[in-house]
Amino acid sequence: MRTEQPKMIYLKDYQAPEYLIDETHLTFELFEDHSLVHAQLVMRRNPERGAGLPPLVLDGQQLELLSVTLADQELGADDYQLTENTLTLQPASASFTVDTSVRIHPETNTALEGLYKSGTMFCTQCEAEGFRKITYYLDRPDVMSKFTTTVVAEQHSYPVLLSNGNPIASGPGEDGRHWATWEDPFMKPAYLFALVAGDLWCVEDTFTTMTQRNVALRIYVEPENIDKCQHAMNSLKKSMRWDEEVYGREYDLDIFMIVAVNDFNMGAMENKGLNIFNSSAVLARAETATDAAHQRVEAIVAHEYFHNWSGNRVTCRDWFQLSLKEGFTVFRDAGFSSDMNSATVKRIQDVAYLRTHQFAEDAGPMAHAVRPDSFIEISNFYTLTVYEKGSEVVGMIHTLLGAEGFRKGSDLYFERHDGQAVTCDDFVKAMEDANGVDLTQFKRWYSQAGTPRLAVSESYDAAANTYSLTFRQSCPETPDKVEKLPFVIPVELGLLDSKGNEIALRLSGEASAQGTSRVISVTEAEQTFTFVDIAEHPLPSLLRGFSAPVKLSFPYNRDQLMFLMQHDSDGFNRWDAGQQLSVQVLQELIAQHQKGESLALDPRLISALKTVLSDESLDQAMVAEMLSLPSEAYLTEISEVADVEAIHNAREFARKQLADNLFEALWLRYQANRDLSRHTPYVAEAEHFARRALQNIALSYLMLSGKPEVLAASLEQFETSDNMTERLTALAVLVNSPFEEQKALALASFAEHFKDNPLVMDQWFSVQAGSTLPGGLERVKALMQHKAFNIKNPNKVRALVGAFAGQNLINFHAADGSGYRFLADLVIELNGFNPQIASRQLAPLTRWRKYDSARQALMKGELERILASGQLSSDVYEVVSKSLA
Ligand code: B3K
Ligand code: ZN
Repeated sequence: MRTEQPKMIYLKDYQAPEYLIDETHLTFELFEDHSLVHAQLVMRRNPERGAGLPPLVLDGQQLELLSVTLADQELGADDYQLTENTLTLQPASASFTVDTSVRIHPETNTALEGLYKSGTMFCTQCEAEGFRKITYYLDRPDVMSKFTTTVVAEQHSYPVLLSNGNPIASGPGEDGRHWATWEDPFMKPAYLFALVAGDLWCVEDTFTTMTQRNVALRIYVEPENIDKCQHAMNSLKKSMRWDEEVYGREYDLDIFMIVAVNDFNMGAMENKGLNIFNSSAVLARAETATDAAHQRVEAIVAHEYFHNWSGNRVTCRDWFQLSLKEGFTVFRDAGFSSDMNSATVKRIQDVAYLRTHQFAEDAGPMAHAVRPDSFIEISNFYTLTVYEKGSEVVGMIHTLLGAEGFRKGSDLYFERHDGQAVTCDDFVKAMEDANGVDLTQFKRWYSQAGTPRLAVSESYDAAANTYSLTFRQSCPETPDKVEKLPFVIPVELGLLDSKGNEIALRLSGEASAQGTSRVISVTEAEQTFTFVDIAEHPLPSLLRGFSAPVKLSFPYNRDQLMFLMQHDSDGFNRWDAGQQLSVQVLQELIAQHQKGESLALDPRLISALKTVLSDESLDQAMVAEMLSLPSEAYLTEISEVADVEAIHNAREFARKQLADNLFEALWLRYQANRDLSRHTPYVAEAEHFARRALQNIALSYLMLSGKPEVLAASLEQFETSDNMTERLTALAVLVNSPFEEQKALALASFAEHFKDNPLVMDQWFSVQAGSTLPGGLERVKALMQHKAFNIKNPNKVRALVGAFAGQNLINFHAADGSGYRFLADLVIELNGFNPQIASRQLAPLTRWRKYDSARQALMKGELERILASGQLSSDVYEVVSKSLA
C-alpha cells in the first residue's frame, strides 16, 4: 500500500535509462517465513545518455535491504538513499557492479505480484512492475539483461526448481536443501523473469522445429491435475507449428515450460521459456471443462507462446506501448483460433465481446487510446482497449495491406527489431517500409480514444445506373480529448441484387470491376463512393467481417435485414443482420414496456430464426450464434439511458415467445444432437463444439416452455452426460427454472461430486451467480460462506462476484442499491490485500452514467464511499477518481 500521493506518468516524459544492466545474477534462498534475494548487477552508463555519472536510482518496493555493495565496496547507511520506492547510489565510474541482499515475504504476499506463494508452491508474476518487489533493479522494459538464476530451497517440499532459460547446474545443499541454476541466453527485461519452486509433476513431449531442432516441452502441475494437461500440450504443439507456417517464427530455446498455479491475477504470463498460467487456462478434460474452457485453453496457450516473438524477442520500450505486444499477439492468437476452429464463429464471438465490453470502456470514464498518453497505475491499462481494440487496429493494417503485404511487414519488424525494446511507431514503420505505403493518418487509431461512428446513406440513380454510398464519420469526445481528427476506416463491402446475387463492383473512374467484395478506405469526415453499371437498386452489405471497430449505421428496414440474413455471402454479416434485426425488435419491446403497453413480438424475428433453424446446410455453431439474442449488457451499451428492468423483461419475453413458437424445430434439433452426443465420445474439435452449442442453446430455449418432457430431458442430460459442456448447461437451465426441488438436488449432487476440483466449483458458483431469478444478492452472499469459496483466490472472486455484477444485471442493479453496496464493500476489502483484483471488480460501478438518475446517485454514492474509505491502492484510486471526475 502506498503512502505517497499517486502521480500521473506521461508518455511525453519518456527518457532512455541513465544506466544499463548487462548481466543479472540472482540467488534466491526460499524459506517458509521469509526469503532472501541476492542480486549482482553488472552495469554501465548508457552511452545514449552522454557523459557524466548521474545518481543511479533503482526501483524497489516492500524490500528489507540487508546489504548493498557498489563496485566491491560495501556501503554504509550514509552512502545511499532509501525511500519507499527507490534505492539511490552514486557510481564513481562508467562500468561497475551492484550487489544487494534483501529479505522479502512471499508467504504473506496476497497481492500475487512479485514472488508469492500459491498453495504450497512459490511462483512469480513480474509484469508490469512486480520485479521491484523482488529486488532493487531498473524495473522498466527498455532495460534488457542476461539473467542467471540460482534457486535454493528445501528438497522435500520443493523438489522442482525452475527459472527462465536452460538448466545449467544443480546439486544438494545443506540441511535437506538443494539448488538449481538456470541461465537465459536471451537478453530480457525484468518483467519476463520467472521462478517456480514446488512439488510438481510434469507432462512431457517434444517438438521438432522447422530447422529440425528438438525442443523439450513440459507442463508442470500439482500431482492431482496430471490427467488434465493433454489438451494444453496439443494446443502448444499446434501453436508452435502454426507460428512457423504463418509467421515464419521458430522457437529459440531448447526447453519450453508451462506451470499451472491456482492463485493468479489474470489468465497467464509469457515469461521467457517459463510461462506461468492460471490453472483455469491450462487444465482441461471432457469431464471437468466445458467446450468454451477448452477453446480458452487453446487460445491462451497460443497467445503466451506467440509472445515469445511478439513481446519477448521484440519487446516494448515503455508501458505506454503495451498494445505493441498485446494487440499484435491477440491478433495472432485470433488468427490461430480461426484456423483451428470455425473462422466465422470466432469472428462473431470476438466482435460481440468487443462491441459489448470494449465499446463500453471506450464510452466510459476510463476511456483511453490504444496507446495511452498517461496513467497512474499501469496495471489498470491491461484493458479491452489495449488488447482487443489493439488487435482490431493490427487487423485493419492486415486488411489494408493484404495477407502477403502484412507478412512482409511482420518479417521486417522481427528482423529489424530482434533483441530491442520498441514502440508502436516502429511496428507501423516496418509495415510501411515493407509495403511502400504511408500510414501516417492511420496511426490516429493509436492516439485517439473513443469508438468512431460511421453513418452511411445511399442514393440510386436509375437513369445513370449508378449507386452512391456516403459515409460520415465522427468520434465522440472522451475524457482525454474533445476534438477528433478523421480516422482511416477500411470498409469491406458488397452489393446484392434483388435475387441475392453479388454485383460486380466498379467504382466510377475505374476501368473495370474489381470483384464482388472489396475494401474501400474512408479517410475523410464525409466521403462518397459511386459505383457504376448497377442495373437495379442494390442492397449494400457493409463492414463485412467487421472490417473496422466502429459503430456503423445504415437505415435498413427489417425485411432487408432478413434478406441479408439469408443471402449475404459474408457469414459474419449474415449473423450481424440477424443481430440488427433482433436489436430493432427488442428495442421496440423495451419501448412498449416503458410505456406500460403489453408486449408484442414482431413475428418476422420468429420466422427469420425458424428459417435459420431449419437450414441443415448451415454450420451448427452458426445456427447457435444466430439463435442467441443480443445480451443484456450489449443492449445496455447501445442504450442512451439503460432501463434495466425494461431490457431484462423485453429480452426474456422475446426468448419465451421464440421458445413457444419454435418449440418443434428446437426439440427436433435438440434430440438429434443429444442423441449423437450420447453415442459419441467427447472430442474437443470444431464440429463437436458446434453440435453441442446448438444442442445447448436449444435446451435453454426449450426449458422456458416449462414442459415436463423438457424437464426430463434436462435431468437426463445432467445426470448422464460424460462431459462438462452438457452437464453444466443442464445445471444452468435447472438453476434458472422454477423447479425448486430438482434444482436443489442437482446443485447438491454436483457440488458433492466435484467438491475437490476448484475449477469445477468455480463454474458451480458462476451458474448460481448468474441466475436472474429474484433474490440474486442473497444467494451470492450465502455462497460466499460456502467452504469452497475463498476471497483470496482471484478465480473464486471472478466466478462469484464478477459473474454477479457483470452478467446478472437485473439483480446487481436492484433499485434499492443493495448490489452496489455489496460490490463497494467487497472492493474496499479486496483493496486491502489484492489491489489489482479490487480495481478490476470495480468496473461495473464506473458505468454509472448509463443509468437513470436514482441509480446514478446510488452508484456514485458507493464510489464516493470507496474513495473516502481510507488508504487506497493506486489501482483503486485511479479508477475511482477518474470515474467521479
Ligand atoms: N502479459 C500478461 C499480462 C500481464 C498483466 C499484468 N498485470 C498476459 C498476456 O497478455 O499475455
Ligand atoms: Zn498477452
